[in-house]
Amino acid sequence: MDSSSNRVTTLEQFVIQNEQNFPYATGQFSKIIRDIVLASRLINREVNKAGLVDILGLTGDTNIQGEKVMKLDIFANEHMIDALFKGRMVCAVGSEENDDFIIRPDSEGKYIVLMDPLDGSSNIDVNVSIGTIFSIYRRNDAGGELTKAELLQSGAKQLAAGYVLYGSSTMLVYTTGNGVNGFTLDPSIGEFLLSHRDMRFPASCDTYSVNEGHYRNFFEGTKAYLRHIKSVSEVPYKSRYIGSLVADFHRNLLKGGIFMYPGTHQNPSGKLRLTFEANPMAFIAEQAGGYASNGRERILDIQPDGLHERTPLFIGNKEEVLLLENFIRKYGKYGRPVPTLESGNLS
Ligand code: P6P
Repeated sequence: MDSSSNRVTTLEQFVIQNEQNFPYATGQFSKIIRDIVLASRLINREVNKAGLVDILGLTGDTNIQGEKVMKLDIFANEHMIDALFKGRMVCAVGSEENDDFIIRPDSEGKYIVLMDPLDGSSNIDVNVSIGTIFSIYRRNDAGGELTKAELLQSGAKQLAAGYVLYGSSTMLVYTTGNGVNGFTLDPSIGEFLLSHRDMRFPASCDTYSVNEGHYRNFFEGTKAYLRHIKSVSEVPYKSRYIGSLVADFHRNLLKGGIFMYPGTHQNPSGKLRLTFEANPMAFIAEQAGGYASNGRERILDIQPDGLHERTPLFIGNKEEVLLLENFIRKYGKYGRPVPTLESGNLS
């Protein structure tokens, strides 16, 4: 073995080396990750050639969110579901693309996967990075018919969470509750290689990510925070917003930052889904030293009522998210008029 090979760790090797960190029978998590990796490599192939074949354009269908479904959404959804059930570790899948859970009653699998198979798909035909997001839960060992309580667990019950980012390179980032590690796909050998060990948010946060086109509809607390970081804060902030959650989150994880998808007067729960987007990203964020909130409480503590439930999401450097919570607590949803520099009472 040449010395350089000592420096290369594949995702499969890493998972096996660390499978003692995953509760329950060894090897089960490595099988689920194997299934997700298979699907993500197929998705990656199609994403990379999306501009070259007639896979762009709308199918004419819409999903439960009322969003136009791009053909790649369907491709990603079908291959993730197929790989997970063929792997026989999974008994149920909840997908942003499906109205309800897909359940295999005859499966002996003990795991439930919730996923957004291709988040940010509206960016496909403008060549912006998109991603697959997944959460892994475990059902009760008693077996029998799956209950709502088993299917809709709080994010704190996740055994693992991760995302695949189809960007300038393809990366898989995941946690099993023992830190966050990132792997970059080497297309020449078709393997994800350990490239970002023990990922942590940087100590400082100088970037905020929010769609300011919705500013006029934000609640006062959110507006007050944005005014603070843009006019009072001694440290000038950068604004970076891609419009693709996985890409925005990944940049903030590497460089420091807060991502915000606030509630508005029209949509108090915002746009993002608690189960498919907020929970997995919140688990990763906390494992990387960050924090995720709906503005008032920890995302991972929220008990989902429905598979497609939406939530406001504020996620990133812990101190920054807590500062945001302070503004929301102080000004609330319909709090006092937003203070201004002129009024001198900005705090
Ligand atoms: P807006 C993509 O459609 C998505 O679900 C997330 O990936 C992204 O953060 C958000 O919506 C962007 O929404 O309203 O800013 O276009």
